[in-house]
Amino acid sequence: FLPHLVASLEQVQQTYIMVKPDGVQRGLVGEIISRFERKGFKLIGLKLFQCPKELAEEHYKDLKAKPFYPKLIDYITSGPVVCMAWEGVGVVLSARKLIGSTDPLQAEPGTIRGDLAVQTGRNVVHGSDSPENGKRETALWFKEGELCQWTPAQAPWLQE
Ligand code: IDP
Ligand code: MG
Repeated sequence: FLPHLVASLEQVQQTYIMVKPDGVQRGLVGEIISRFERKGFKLIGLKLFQCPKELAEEHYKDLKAKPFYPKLIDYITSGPVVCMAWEGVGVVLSARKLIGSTDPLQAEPGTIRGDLAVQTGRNVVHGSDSPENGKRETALWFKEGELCQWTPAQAPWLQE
Protein backbone atom coordinates (compact mmCIF):
# COMPACT_ATOMS: atom_id res chain seq x y z
CA PHE A 1 0.00 0.00 0.00
CA LEU A 2 1.00 3.59 -0.50
CA PRO A 3 2.90 4.95 2.54
CA HIS A 4 0.53 7.89 3.02
CA LEU A 5 -2.43 5.52 3.29
CA VAL A 6 -0.65 3.32 5.83
CA ALA A 7 0.23 6.41 7.89
CA SER A 8 -3.41 7.49 7.67
CA LEU A 9 -4.63 4.23 9.23
CA GLU A 10 -4.29 5.84 12.67
CA GLN A 11 -6.56 8.76 11.84
CA VAL A 12 -10.32 9.12 12.14
CA GLN A 13 -11.47 9.60 8.55
CA GLN A 14 -14.61 9.86 6.48
CA THR A 15 -15.26 7.95 3.29
CA TYR A 16 -18.01 8.18 0.71
CA ILE A 17 -19.50 4.81 -0.23
CA MET A 18 -22.22 4.41 -2.84
CA VAL A 19 -24.30 1.45 -3.96
CA LYS A 20 -24.43 2.00 -7.71
CA PRO A 21 -27.67 1.56 -9.74
CA ASP A 22 -26.92 -2.11 -10.51
CA GLY A 23 -26.55 -2.85 -6.79
CA VAL A 24 -29.92 -1.22 -6.09
CA GLN A 25 -31.64 -2.98 -9.03
CA ARG A 26 -30.19 -6.34 -7.98
CA GLY A 27 -31.45 -6.02 -4.41
CA LEU A 28 -27.97 -5.83 -2.85
CA VAL A 29 -28.44 -2.66 -0.77
CA GLY A 30 -28.82 -4.41 2.61
CA GLU A 31 -25.99 -6.84 1.87
CA ILE A 32 -23.59 -4.03 0.96
CA ILE A 33 -24.51 -1.77 3.89
CA SER A 34 -24.09 -4.66 6.30
CA ARG A 35 -20.50 -5.33 5.21
CA PHE A 36 -19.46 -1.90 6.50
CA GLU A 37 -21.81 -2.02 9.49
CA ARG A 38 -20.49 -5.41 10.69
CA LYS A 39 -16.88 -4.28 10.32
CA GLY A 40 -17.55 -1.65 12.97
CA PHE A 41 -17.52 1.65 11.12
CA LYS A 42 -19.95 4.43 12.02
CA LEU A 43 -22.66 5.41 9.54
CA ILE A 44 -23.02 9.20 9.50
CA GLY A 45 -25.05 9.69 6.30
CA LEU A 46 -27.47 7.56 4.24
CA LYS A 47 -29.98 8.22 1.45
CA LEU A 48 -31.58 6.79 -1.70
CA PHE A 49 -30.96 9.30 -4.46
CA GLN A 50 -31.43 9.76 -8.21
CA CYS A 51 -28.14 11.33 -9.25
CA PRO A 52 -28.35 14.26 -11.69
CA LYS A 53 -25.94 14.19 -14.65
CA GLU A 54 -24.03 17.29 -13.42
CA LEU A 55 -23.26 15.64 -10.07
CA ALA A 56 -22.08 12.42 -11.73
CA GLU A 57 -19.78 14.50 -13.96
CA GLU A 58 -18.35 16.38 -10.98
CA HIS A 59 -17.85 13.16 -8.99
CA TYR A 60 -15.98 11.48 -11.86
CA LYS A 61 -14.27 14.61 -13.27
CA ASP A 62 -10.79 12.99 -13.02
CA LEU A 63 -11.94 10.30 -15.50
CA LYS A 64 -13.29 12.74 -18.11
CA ALA A 65 -10.61 11.80 -20.69
CA LYS A 66 -11.23 8.03 -20.41
CA PRO A 67 -12.98 6.25 -23.30
CA PHE A 68 -15.54 4.71 -20.92
CA TYR A 69 -16.49 8.07 -19.32
CA PRO A 70 -19.77 8.69 -21.25
CA LYS A 71 -20.99 5.15 -20.45
CA LEU A 72 -19.91 5.62 -16.81
CA ILE A 73 -22.06 8.77 -16.52
CA ASP A 74 -25.02 6.94 -18.14
CA TYR A 75 -24.54 4.02 -15.73
CA ILE A 76 -24.39 6.11 -12.56
CA THR A 77 -27.46 8.15 -13.56
CA SER A 78 -29.46 5.14 -14.85
CA GLY A 79 -31.40 4.62 -11.61
CA PRO A 80 -31.30 5.41 -7.91
CA VAL A 81 -28.09 5.01 -5.93
CA VAL A 82 -27.64 4.62 -2.17
CA CYS A 83 -25.29 7.29 -0.83
CA MET A 84 -23.43 6.62 2.41
CA ALA A 85 -20.83 8.39 4.51
CA TRP A 86 -18.90 6.24 6.98
CA GLU A 87 -16.50 7.40 9.66
CA GLY A 88 -13.76 5.59 11.58
CA VAL A 89 -10.08 5.04 12.15
CA GLY A 90 -8.49 4.10 8.81
CA VAL A 91 -11.90 3.79 7.15
CA VAL A 92 -10.75 4.94 3.69
CA LEU A 93 -8.27 2.13 3.02
CA SER A 94 -10.27 -0.44 4.95
CA ALA A 95 -13.39 0.27 2.88
CA ARG A 96 -11.37 -0.07 -0.34
CA LYS A 97 -10.21 -3.48 0.88
CA LEU A 98 -13.77 -4.54 1.73
CA ILE A 99 -14.86 -3.41 -1.76
CA GLY A 100 -12.07 -5.15 -3.70
CA SER A 101 -10.41 -4.45 -7.07
CA THR A 102 -12.10 -2.28 -9.70
CA ASP A 103 -12.44 -5.31 -12.02
CA PRO A 104 -14.71 -7.77 -10.18
CA LEU A 105 -13.04 -10.73 -11.91
CA GLN A 106 -9.74 -9.65 -10.32
CA ALA A 107 -11.34 -8.90 -6.92
CA GLU A 108 -10.65 -11.44 -4.17
CA PRO A 109 -13.48 -13.66 -2.92
CA GLY A 110 -14.76 -12.20 0.32
CA THR A 111 -14.76 -8.67 -1.06
CA ILE A 112 -18.00 -7.03 -2.21
CA ARG A 113 -17.00 -6.96 -5.87
CA GLY A 114 -15.33 -10.39 -5.64
CA ASP A 115 -18.50 -11.92 -4.25
CA LEU A 116 -21.23 -9.98 -6.02
CA ALA A 117 -20.13 -8.71 -9.45
CA VAL A 118 -18.48 -9.80 -12.72
CA GLN A 119 -17.81 -6.69 -14.84
CA THR A 120 -15.91 -3.42 -14.29
CA GLY A 121 -18.77 -1.49 -15.88
CA ARG A 122 -21.22 -3.05 -13.36
CA ASN A 123 -19.13 -3.24 -10.20
CA VAL A 124 -21.98 -2.41 -7.76
CA VAL A 125 -20.22 -0.05 -5.38
CA HIS A 126 -18.02 3.06 -5.11
CA GLY A 127 -15.53 3.94 -2.38
CA SER A 128 -13.32 7.03 -1.99
CA ASP A 129 -9.63 6.41 -2.76
CA SER A 130 -7.97 8.85 -0.29
CA PRO A 131 -8.83 10.73 2.93
CA GLU A 132 -8.95 13.97 0.89
CA ASN A 133 -11.42 12.47 -1.58
CA GLY A 134 -13.38 10.97 1.32
CA LYS A 135 -14.01 14.49 2.60
CA ARG A 136 -14.53 15.99 -0.86
CA GLU A 137 -17.03 13.34 -1.98
CA THR A 138 -18.94 13.33 1.33
CA ALA A 139 -19.36 17.11 1.00
CA LEU A 140 -20.33 16.74 -2.67
CA TRP A 141 -23.11 14.17 -2.13
CA PHE A 142 -24.48 15.29 1.26
CA LYS A 143 -25.74 18.64 2.52
CA GLU A 144 -24.55 19.56 6.01
CA GLY A 145 -27.89 18.81 7.73
CA GLU A 146 -27.96 15.32 6.20
CA LEU A 147 -24.97 14.10 8.24
CA CYS A 148 -25.35 12.91 11.86
CA GLN A 149 -22.69 12.95 14.53
CA TRP A 150 -23.52 10.37 17.20
CA THR A 151 -21.86 7.89 19.53
CA PRO A 152 -22.73 4.25 18.80
CA ALA A 153 -23.48 2.16 21.91
CA GLN A 154 -20.88 -0.36 20.73
CA ALA A 155 -18.02 2.19 20.61
CA PRO A 156 -16.17 0.92 23.73
CA TRP A 157 -16.45 -2.65 22.37
CA LEU A 158 -14.68 -1.72 19.15
CA GLN A 159 -11.78 0.34 20.49
CA GLU A 160 -9.98 0.01 23.82
P1 IDP B 1 -12.69 2.47 -8.54
O1 IDP B 1 -14.20 2.58 -8.56
O2 IDP B 1 -12.25 1.08 -8.16
O3 IDP B 1 -12.03 3.55 -7.72
P2 IDP B 1 -11.82 3.97 -10.90
O4 IDP B 1 -10.60 3.66 -11.69
O5 IDP B 1 -11.81 5.18 -10.03
O6 IDP B 1 -12.18 2.64 -10.05
O7 IDP B 1 -13.02 4.06 -11.92
C1 IDP B 1 -14.28 4.54 -11.49
C2 IDP B 1 -15.36 3.66 -12.07
O8 IDP B 1 -15.35 3.78 -13.50
C3 IDP B 1 -15.20 2.17 -11.81
O9 IDP B 1 -15.65 1.76 -10.53
C4 IDP B 1 -16.05 1.58 -12.93
O10 IDP B 1 -17.44 1.69 -12.62
C5 IDP B 1 -15.74 2.55 -14.07
N1 IDP B 1 -14.64 2.04 -14.90
C6 IDP B 1 -13.31 2.10 -14.64
N2 IDP B 1 -12.59 1.51 -15.61
C7 IDP B 1 -13.48 1.08 -16.52
C8 IDP B 1 -13.36 0.38 -17.76
O11 IDP B 1 -12.28 0.03 -18.24
N3 IDP B 1 -14.53 0.10 -18.42
C9 IDP B 1 -15.75 0.46 -17.93
N4 IDP B 1 -15.91 1.11 -16.77
C10 IDP B 1 -14.79 1.42 -16.06
MG1 MG C 1 -11.94 5.62 -8.01
